[in-house]
Amino acid sequence: MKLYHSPTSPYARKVRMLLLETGMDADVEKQIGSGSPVDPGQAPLAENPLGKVPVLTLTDGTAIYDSRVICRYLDDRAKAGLYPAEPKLWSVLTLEALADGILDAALLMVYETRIRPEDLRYTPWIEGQWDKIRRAADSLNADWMPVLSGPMTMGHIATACALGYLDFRHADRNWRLGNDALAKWFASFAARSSFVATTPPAG
Ligand SMILES: N[C@@H](CCC(=O)N[C@@H](CS)C(=O)NCC(=O)O)C(=O)O
Repeated sequence: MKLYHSPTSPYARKVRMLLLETGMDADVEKQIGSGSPVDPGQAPLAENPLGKVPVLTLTDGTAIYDSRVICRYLDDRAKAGLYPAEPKLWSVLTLEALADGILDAALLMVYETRIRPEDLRYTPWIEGQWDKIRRAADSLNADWMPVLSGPMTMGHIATACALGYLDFRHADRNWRLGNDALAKWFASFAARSSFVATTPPAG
């Protein structure tokens, strides 16, 4: 199997953490495949017409994307139980969707400032993305600690990748403010070797 990824992609980080946590890392070749909406660059367009990473290709050439589908596939293959059976499954999938939603908004903010020319930027739109992140972080802190305090699931990994990405790209916004329980949980989870080993390079 081959994983197209970018070392800074938080979506790819979910997959890379899962591979390390399940002992499958050596089974998957890693290939850089990053691009952007205005320049596909090395994006694996033949494998994913959306031009996004991560993409996992199987030995028969089948391509699987996006990160949620890849993680579900690999968890099933490893029989790791990171997606538990129903009815717990629904809260895990919802937590993963919440974490991925943080990433979607955070990445749009990065693209807005890195890619869009300055005179075309619209500050209320950027702040609207941050409002989504702020509300999501507040909800993680207020509503999700009972789940996050329980056995590790893909929801935990996705949440850690989302908070790690906020620290990486939006540290100045301080998601920790007013979210003490979440900050404490993250400090402990971030010590996992799978999280440390997938730290994005600066830049
Ligand atoms: N929903 C997708 C999002 C993937 C995504 O947006 N990846 C970014 C890198 S962090 C990307 O490839 N962007 C290139 C583009 O949008 O053209 C997933 O979970 O895999």
